[in-house]
Amino acid sequence: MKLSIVLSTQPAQFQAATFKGDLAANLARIAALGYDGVELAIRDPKLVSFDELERLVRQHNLIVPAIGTGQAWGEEGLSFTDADPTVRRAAIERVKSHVPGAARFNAIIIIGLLRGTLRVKPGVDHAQVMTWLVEALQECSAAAQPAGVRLALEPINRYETTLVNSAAQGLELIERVGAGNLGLLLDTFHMNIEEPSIEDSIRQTGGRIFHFHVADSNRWYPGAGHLDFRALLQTLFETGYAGFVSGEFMPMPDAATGAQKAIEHLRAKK
Ligand code: LER
Ligand code: MN
Repeated sequence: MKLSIVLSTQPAQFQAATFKGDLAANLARIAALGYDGVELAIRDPKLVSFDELERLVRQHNLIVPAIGTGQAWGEEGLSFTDADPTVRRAAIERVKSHVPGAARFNAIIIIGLLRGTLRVKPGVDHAQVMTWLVEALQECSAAAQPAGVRLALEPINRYETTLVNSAAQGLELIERVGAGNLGLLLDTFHMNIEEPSIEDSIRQTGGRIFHFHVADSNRWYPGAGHLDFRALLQTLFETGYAGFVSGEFMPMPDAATGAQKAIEHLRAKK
């Protein structure tokens, strides 16, 4: 099993970005704990020196399996489904601007809350919103395709968005988009809220799962809650999944302790 953990390259409000702050120190800590990779949360590629980032990541022999984009929503309010067309255009251009960095690391671009929430801007028709979402995903997938970059759409629980909560809704959406380089990111924290059976949903979306987030039921490190990681990881690998299992959980009791407990728990399961 290849394990990574989420690290934000700049300050962020998002609670489950496990590591934030000093980039070099955090990369050293993550590598020393035994992680194979680091998932980078990047609000805007313009704010990042990719030469420096690549130097640090390689220095610690880490892989970057995926790049998270959600802070552009969390910190700037960009979304694929905003009622304002200039905001929608800015969200699409922001995702496209991730393509060179993602290509450099051979990383997947994550589309989480950047799709929008609908709840924030009421008065917009749901069918219209889904059309905007499909068109945005088509444009971003097409822009990423020549660089060999893949995108992953993440179903997110109902308390964070009204758009695409379950794995089945995620599958339906990516099939509607119809791009081979667009798949799903499943997250055990959201699945515990939305899926009748986490294992059944993994089986039903198997083959289209590009990336996988782990947190326990309380969004602490795996092992801190009631999820059965042995069963769900076994099911995930039975689908032929060969990507990373990426820790995205709250830095509780602190980031380093959570990361250490997670790796101990997950390595013992597989
Ligand atoms: C991001 O990967 C995620 O899981 C969401 O909860 C973002 O709010
Ligand atoms: Mn997630």
